Amino acid sequence: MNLANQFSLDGKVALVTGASYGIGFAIAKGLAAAGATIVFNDIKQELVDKGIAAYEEEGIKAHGYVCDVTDENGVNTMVAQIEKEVGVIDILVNNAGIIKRIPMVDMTAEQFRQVIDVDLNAPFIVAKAVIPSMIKKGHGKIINICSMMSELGRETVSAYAAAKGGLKMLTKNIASEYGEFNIQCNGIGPGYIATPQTAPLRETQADGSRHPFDQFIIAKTPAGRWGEAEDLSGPAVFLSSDASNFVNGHILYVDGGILAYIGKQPQ
Ligand code: NAP
Ligand code: GCO
Repeated sequence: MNLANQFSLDGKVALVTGASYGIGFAIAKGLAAAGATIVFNDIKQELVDKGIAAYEEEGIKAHGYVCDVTDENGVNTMVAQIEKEVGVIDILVNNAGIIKRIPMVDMTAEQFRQVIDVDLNAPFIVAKAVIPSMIKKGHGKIINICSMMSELGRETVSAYAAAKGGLKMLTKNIASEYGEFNIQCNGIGPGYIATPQTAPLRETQADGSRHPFDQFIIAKTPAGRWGEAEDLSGPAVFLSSDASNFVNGHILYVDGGILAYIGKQPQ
């Protein structure tokens, strides 16, 4: 197979969870550009409809399903519908996720559980639903969207960091348990990306200055900028393609260098 063909996703079906917008939408656009058929889900029909329209604007005929990824029965029903209506899922991107920024001692156990449910339990549920057909088909790619918080902590994100740290190890365990079936499971660890999820960290202050956290991230990132969701498309194509058939259990950090850098000293 020549090198260019190794990156082709022609004939492949890709499910990207929570991909009406944000990082999931950008990853799905990249997979579509490489030839994949795109399937996505969201919790509400109105968001699925908006997502389908947004994909159409990009020239992509995406298949959308209403599904809460924390609902195991709902996920199993959705996967069965996809297999019947679109085809067996070759590529799963566990993207759907939430964050609650609350000091740990002020966070309720229920709030903690809600984050763990979406960011860790759901990737388990969806991966468990798609692996049997991947085994039958003889190949599969699973990409879990991890985080800087798979490696680092910070104030107010205890539940999110616990979930994303667990997701890193779930990724390594799926790789270990199903590698023999030609299933590769890897993670993408985005740095700080400009999406609705991080919008509160980038709000312009009343005096017109940049948010302190915005300035902090710029100082901590060698690239000197926030990431764009499109920065994740190429890495996702790589981990979804034959070009990564011997890459397994790896977390690919797409962070502009944050994890490598002590940070710019204050001027
Ligand atoms: P986002 O803009 O908040 O989008 C999250 C998506 O997940 C939305 O479409 C949301 O749908 C969906 N979702 C949430 N809970 C769901 C559920 N129970 N069932 C189905 N869909 C659900 O977030 P993002 O910035 O694109 O982040 C996407 C992923 O990247 C997340 O896993 C996040 O943790 C991770 N990440 C983000 C960054 C960053 O800097 N932005 C960095 C590292 C990792 P609704 O709108 O209906 O809730
Ligand atoms: C935060 C941010 C981060 C990013 C991302 C970094 O509050 O610190 O939301 O958690 O979302 O996970 O990789």
